[in-house]
Amino acid sequence: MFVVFILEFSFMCNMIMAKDFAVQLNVTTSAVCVCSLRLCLVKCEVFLLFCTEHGAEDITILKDGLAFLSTGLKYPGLPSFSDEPGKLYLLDLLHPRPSPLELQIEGKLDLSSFNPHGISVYINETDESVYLFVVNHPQHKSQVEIFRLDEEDTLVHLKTITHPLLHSVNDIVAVGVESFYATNDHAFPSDVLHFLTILLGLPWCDVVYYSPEEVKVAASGFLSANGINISPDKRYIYVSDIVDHEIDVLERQEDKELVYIKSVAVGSLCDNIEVDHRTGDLWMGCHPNPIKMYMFDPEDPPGSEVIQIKNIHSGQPVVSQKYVDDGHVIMASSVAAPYEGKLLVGSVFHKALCCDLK
Ligand SMILES: [Ca+2]
Ligand SMILES: [Ca+2]
Ligand SMILES: [Ca+2]
Repeated sequence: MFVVFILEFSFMCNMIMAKDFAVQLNVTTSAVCVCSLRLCLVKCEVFLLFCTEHGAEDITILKDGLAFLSTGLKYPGLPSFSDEPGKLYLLDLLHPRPSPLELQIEGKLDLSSFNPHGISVYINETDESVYLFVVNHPQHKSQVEIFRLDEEDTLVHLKTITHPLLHSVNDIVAVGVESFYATNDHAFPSDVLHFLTILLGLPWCDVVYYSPEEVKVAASGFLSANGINISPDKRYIYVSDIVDHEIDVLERQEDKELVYIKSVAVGSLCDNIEVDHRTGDLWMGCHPNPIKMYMFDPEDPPGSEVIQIKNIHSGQPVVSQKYVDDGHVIMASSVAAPYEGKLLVGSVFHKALCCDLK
């Protein structure tokens, strides 16, 4: 009860701080896709029902149009509508009628407790091999799985990584075949202690650098570090400080530390970050009303929101809301991945959308 109370109270505080919150809620769904700004999405179709009815919390798309989807997350306090273990899917966006393919996993990974969360892809430039990094929470622990994509539909499990610093991992960005930066969304593994830090506004969450040679805290000072990604030139790391309603920009250093550059306010609780490899624009799936996520009521579902940041390194980044829904099309959007005029929107525990960008 205590945890629920703190959770509710802290999110209420955060919602009061979130600008535009009421405006977003007032937008109702009258068509398949609803836009609140002139630059909006069109032709959003609900698809992938069979594989993502239980959520596609994170999605990332390769330059050749192959999208990886992490589905079936079970996260403490959030709804989950399946007892099935999580699964990974592949979707070829260059196919005229893309349809998701379940990835087969080879190796010693225990698939019965597979609980995939944030994902990231690394391409080894010497041989073009594709490595998929997946945050996994078996028995609600945190670990990172590294896979290699071998054939069209097979992932070979190479390694499980655990470390005391990787205690509450939400998302990762791979920077080598065995190295990555990871966000901890809790300051402490304990929910009670973590929510106390949120309640007291203590920015004690961090980003951890991992390689076989070195593991260390690379950046700290986040209220709750969620999505993480990298700029196309690999120089900057972006972190969604979700409860603080901002995206933090950090610069990579030789010694793997991340130096804080600036924060960009987004007015919502943004979850995962995807970066358009051509333009460098950031796209986030966000939670406009988090209390509804935790106090789930199908009659009054949590909404969804997609936010884009253009020119993030300029003096005047442009933050715009690209899609909003009151939860009747898609609930609890957590990721928005752009690709050549298309946008995939995934959710913590609901469907995924494939949209055409106007
Ligand atoms: Ca990710
Ligand atoms: Ca912050
Ligand atoms: Ca996330």
